[in-house]
Amino acid sequence: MNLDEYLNQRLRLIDEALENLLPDAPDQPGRLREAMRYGVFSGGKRIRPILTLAAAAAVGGNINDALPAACAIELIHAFSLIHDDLPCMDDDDLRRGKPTSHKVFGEATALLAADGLFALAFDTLAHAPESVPDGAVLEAVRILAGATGPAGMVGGQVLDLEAEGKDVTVADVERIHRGKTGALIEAAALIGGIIGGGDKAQIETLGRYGRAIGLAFQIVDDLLESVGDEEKLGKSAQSDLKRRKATYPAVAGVEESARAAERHCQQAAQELSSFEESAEPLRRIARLIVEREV
Ligand code: GRG
Repeated sequence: MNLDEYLNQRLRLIDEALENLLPDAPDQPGRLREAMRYGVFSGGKRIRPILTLAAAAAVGGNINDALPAACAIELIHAFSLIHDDLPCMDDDDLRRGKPTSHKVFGEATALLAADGLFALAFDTLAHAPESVPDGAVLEAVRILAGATGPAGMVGGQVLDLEAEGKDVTVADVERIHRGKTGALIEAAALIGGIIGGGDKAQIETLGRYGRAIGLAFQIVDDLLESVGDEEKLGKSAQSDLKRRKATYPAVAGVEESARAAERHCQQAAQELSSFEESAEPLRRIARLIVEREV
């Protein structure tokens, strides 16, 4: 399989579906709509929704059935990035090489645009195609809400902010990573498996795979932030260091961080050993996560 072609095809599919969810000229306040679109269409890699579609396909499901769920996950991601950049959080001016939402629209509109994306995410997830059993939709809603809430992203973000400037351990950093980043990545894989009609064992396997790549993803994110190329990243590098944020390289060093990311990636691949050819994209995505430069 050609990974670039695969990713581009999936990205186009997802972008088209997102475009339908956020049309340009609807009957809602123009500035809010513009800010919501800015949060979604500013060049994200779409790794989470691609994972959802890949997980659905791995269990033999129809990717079109999983498309609304994949979009819902990307909308939650976009929502979290707007919040993450706000002055009261990480106070960042640049994201994906562009000014952050609050820099363009002001804090109030950025905050409300994020809230709008959050509501749209659950609305979209609840509007699954009729071919998806109601029980699967309900389970997906539970998983996404759990991954977003206090036991997931919100909790992870609180721990992240509290850890700033403090001495932390690898275990502390992993706990933060699992919440703020890992939970949504794990949910992306789980929800794909559920909507795709996977059995209990397959879904549990996808959950373990998602947990492993979620950790690898944030370790690599920390590494890129500490040693990556600012221009490629589209954001200022090394601000974590300046703010004494709890990152993997800060507590374990750059080399051990790269080894840890590789270990998680290999564990993810092992988790998939019970799957055959249908899980090849998931295997390739795990590698991509450790080898990426942005
Ligand atoms: C209530 C969901 C919710 C959020 C509020 C702000 C917050 C709590 C949580 C922050 C979570 C966060 C932003 C974690 C960082 C995750 C991360 C590594 C983002 C970058 O992901 P990429 O590289 O981004 O996939 P692109 O730009 O490709 O979309």
